[in-house]
Amino acid sequence: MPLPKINSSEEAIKLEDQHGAHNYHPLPAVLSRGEGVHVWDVEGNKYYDFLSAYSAVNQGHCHPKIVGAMHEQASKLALTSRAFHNDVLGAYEKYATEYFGFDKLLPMNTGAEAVETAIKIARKWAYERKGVKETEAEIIVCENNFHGRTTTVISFSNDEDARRNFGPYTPGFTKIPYDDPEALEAALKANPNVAGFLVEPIQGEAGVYTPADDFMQKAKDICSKYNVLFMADEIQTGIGRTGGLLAVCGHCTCEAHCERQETYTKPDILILGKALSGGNYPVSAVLADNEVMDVIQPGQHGSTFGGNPVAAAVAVAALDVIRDEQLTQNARKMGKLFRRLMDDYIRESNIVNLVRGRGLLNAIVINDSPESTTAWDICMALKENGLLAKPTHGNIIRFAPPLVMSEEQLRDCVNIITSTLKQFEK
Ligand code: IF1
Repeated sequence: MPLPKINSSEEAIKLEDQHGAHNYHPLPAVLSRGEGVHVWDVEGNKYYDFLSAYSAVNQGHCHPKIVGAMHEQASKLALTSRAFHNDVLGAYEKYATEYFGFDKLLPMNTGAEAVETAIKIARKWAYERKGVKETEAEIIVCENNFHGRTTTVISFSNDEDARRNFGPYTPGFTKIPYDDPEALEAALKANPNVAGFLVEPIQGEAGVYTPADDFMQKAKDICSKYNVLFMADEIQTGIGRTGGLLAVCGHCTCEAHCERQETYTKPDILILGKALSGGNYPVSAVLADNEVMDVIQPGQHGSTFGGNPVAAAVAVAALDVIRDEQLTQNARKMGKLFRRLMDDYIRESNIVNLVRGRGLLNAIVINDSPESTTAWDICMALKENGLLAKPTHGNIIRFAPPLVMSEEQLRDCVNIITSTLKQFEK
């Protein structure tokens, strides 16, 4: 039976409400088409997309090169499972490991799967390389983290909505404050069984918290001192989003950091997802050098779709687009312009306290209580004015447009945002 045609947004919302699990509370926008920085709803209304599917659509909606690669591969060979080889996976693994500067890549599908994979690798490395007693490995994580929604990952979340009534929880995790190298050192000093430190270079869901510029380098140095794996979750911040190829090193826009190896804060385990496919297909990956990745031997980890030919072809095209269209550099330039223009407005505003972020991962803090509906109401008004964004928590609105945004489009969006905010001035 062909997919039934939806004739109105209202009809689509009703169908989801009646037949779908209620695990989200979306804005009442029913999108039916995307191209570049724009999306259109069922009625044909056009919007700037200022969420990019939570930083998955860095390359812009339905990028022809990525869609073309997906279509070509899906029409030729879509899935083999890893019971056999295929003629795309190895080439992708070579391309991506050279792109980011690692020896090996373990392909998975969703971000949470990649985080779970990284946790398993770190634990196994602790037992087989560091000499930690089996089942006693500990992983240090940060308060207000977000690393996905699987049972182990929410076990170390402190977001009650993500965690409540999903127990019993997976043990082996210790929380420390974010952006606190002293707390990290104290935790590693106190416990010789620590396998890894899992951290977001910028805490996205918590509200785009950008740490001190030297936090990542200090964290890496402390992990090296105590023989602990430095594990960077770049699922939301990586692949150009924050004006660097990776946020963990933040300041460089070079390709695989090779020409700046000495200053690159290279993680021991790099976790990627989202924009690794440009939002066209679930693709995630864990990258590490041999002394870490080689703890995984045949039959010890995997997934049906992990490393499938379509994912491999899409990821190569998605990474090509970031490089060929210099989207990392554009994110850096447009991000600086966005924060400057927003700061100009904020100086005169009584409804916005501040703007913060790096590259094109930014957020504004609304001058109202987190329990208020003001941030939501502002996002509803933004939608009426042609721009889609969504609050993270309470009074914080994240702004994360596709990295293909031009200066003219960005200025247009800032005008929409500031004119909408003025409607809420007290
Ligand atoms: C939702 C936001 C939340 C992530 C980081 C791993 C994952 C994510 C740093 C898991 C996923 C998504 C999930 C989505 C909303 C969005 C999100 F921060 F991006 F806004 F929730 F915090 N590490 N983030 O950001 O990747 O399994 O989803 O592919 O769950 O509501 P995933």
